[in-house]
Amino acid sequence: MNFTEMLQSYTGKPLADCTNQELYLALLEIVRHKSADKVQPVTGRKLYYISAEFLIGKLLSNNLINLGLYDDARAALAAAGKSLSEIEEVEPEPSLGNGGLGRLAACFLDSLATLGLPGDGVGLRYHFGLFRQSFENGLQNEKPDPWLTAHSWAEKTDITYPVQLAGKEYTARLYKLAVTGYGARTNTLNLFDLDSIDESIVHDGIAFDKTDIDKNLTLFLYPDDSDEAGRRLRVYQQYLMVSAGAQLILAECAARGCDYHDLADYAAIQINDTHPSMVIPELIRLLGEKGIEFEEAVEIVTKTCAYTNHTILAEALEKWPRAYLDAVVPQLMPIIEKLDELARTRTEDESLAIIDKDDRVHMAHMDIHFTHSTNGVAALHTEILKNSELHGFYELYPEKFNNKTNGITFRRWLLECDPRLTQVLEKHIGSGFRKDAAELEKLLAFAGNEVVLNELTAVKTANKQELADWLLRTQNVTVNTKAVFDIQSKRLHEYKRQQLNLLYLIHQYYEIKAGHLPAVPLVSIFGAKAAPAYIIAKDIIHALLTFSKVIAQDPEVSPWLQVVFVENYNVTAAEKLIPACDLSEQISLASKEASGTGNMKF
Ligand code: 26Q
Repeated sequence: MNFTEMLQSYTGKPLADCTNQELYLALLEIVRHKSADKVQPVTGRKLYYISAEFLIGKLLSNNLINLGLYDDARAALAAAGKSLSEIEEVEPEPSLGNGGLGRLAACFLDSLATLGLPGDGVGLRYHFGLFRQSFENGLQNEKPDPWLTAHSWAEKTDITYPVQLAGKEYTARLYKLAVTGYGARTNTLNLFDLDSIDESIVHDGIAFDKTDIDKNLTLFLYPDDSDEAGRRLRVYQQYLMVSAGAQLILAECAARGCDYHDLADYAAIQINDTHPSMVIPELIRLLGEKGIEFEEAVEIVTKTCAYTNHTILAEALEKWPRAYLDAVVPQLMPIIEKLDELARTRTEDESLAIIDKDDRVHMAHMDIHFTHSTNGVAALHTEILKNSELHGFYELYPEKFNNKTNGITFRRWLLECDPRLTQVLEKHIGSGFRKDAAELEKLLAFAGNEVVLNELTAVKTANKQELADWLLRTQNVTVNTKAVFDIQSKRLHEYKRQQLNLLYLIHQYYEIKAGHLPAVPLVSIFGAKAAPAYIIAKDIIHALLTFSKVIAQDPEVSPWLQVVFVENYNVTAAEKLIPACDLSEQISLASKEASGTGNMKF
């Protein structure tokens, strides 16, 4: 069967007569079928990457590329007068993450499957992803971001686990989303949810009734902020994820013949920042129910679990008031207390305790004491952890500290989003870089080669035109494609210093006013969401939008300087911006950006 016939077997009618929606659903089914063929049995140790966020982005093109079907699909559709890129627009983007940490989790899943390694994700099936941003009167506005449709990539299973929250039992249901690797294997992203969630309780933008856990538990992904009301609900969410996740992991290992004493030979659990840290006491509790004594359970869990730190910002390290945990997870508190006592036998340093003198539980401290590995996400970040932020822990456990420099998947961030560049690269260095980024070093042989440099310039020019077309179509903004495209896109944070970029642009404005014209016009493009409760971040957006308007209305300045703020920055927008960028802004306050990954994509 050729691809056209295959598509028709799902649509039941000629492709030319189908809507883009019908074609999208047919493609989704084909991808499902083909990826299921690549599920492989697990031997040895399997990784469970447990994370509150998986910022996977749209999946259709990604999966078609990874399954080697992209060119066939595009050709079959084109022959029927249909456009794959228009069909892609039908797909809602699953925005199940805030930024770098969530996107890193998604890139790792792609990489694991591509390398043929057994590694699954464990997380939550939020009904609404990160809020949808719009600008009204120069201010950010937040709306819910529904992404679940009748036909979603995440498939409902009949696997459920009981979870106790504040003394009441809830039933967590497992949904499975196939993660296709490039040519190799299919892994699984396991997402938990409750059947009782009620999307109709959302009103007034992203406000909702916070009392009814049955109805609201997995409604929203929480934006990275310090909003008190949202914090308590996060504990509920986190425990649902780790309890159901731990039960899934134990069940899968048991099914493979594991004796729980040997859990670490079957499972490696990677804790993505402190959000899933309660998996440590939860596993100890569950092993206790299986008859394993506390001391041995601690040993098993320490061998099984590892912790990744993503920040040195003190305000971002989770510390839960004991009263929250007493109320929400009373079954864990006795275990956390015993872990605190055990940690205190290893050190007298009060600053390394799990429960501090103000009765707050330090999640990162529990992670470092009771996992075998603590990693930073870039060489410099790890050095800062060892030498300053976590120095006391480093002295106690030097062997636990290690670095894992972040990375990005080239399947999405090169092959998919920049086909023109991919083609030029392939022409000169072959296709090995599709799977092995190190092969890009072959490009060194062309340094200074005029022909290749001209080809790369032509790619950039075409990509800038494509971005300009997209900005016109989606935001009604016209940009000068002859200008330098200077882009800063990332979450809005003071430490990332979008405000510094603004000060630079104001300086440029006065220079132009004074008759000191730049050599080339500049288009400065921003993409950023501010957490709804982060007032200063929202003020910075307001300042940028207002400044943008001032320039646009000034005929002296506007031919030379333009500021564009892209609405609702997400993975899809990033895929348009990055290939068109001339100058990427990476200006975070020195030492505060743990790694950055947008920098690598640019
Ligand atoms: C915490 C409490 C309440 C609500 C939300 C949160 C929360 C949510 C998300 C706190 C932090 C995050 C995300 C952090 C993050 O994305 N960190 C980035 O991780 C990247 C991957 O390692 C690094 O490259 C970036 O440097 C780091 O900023």
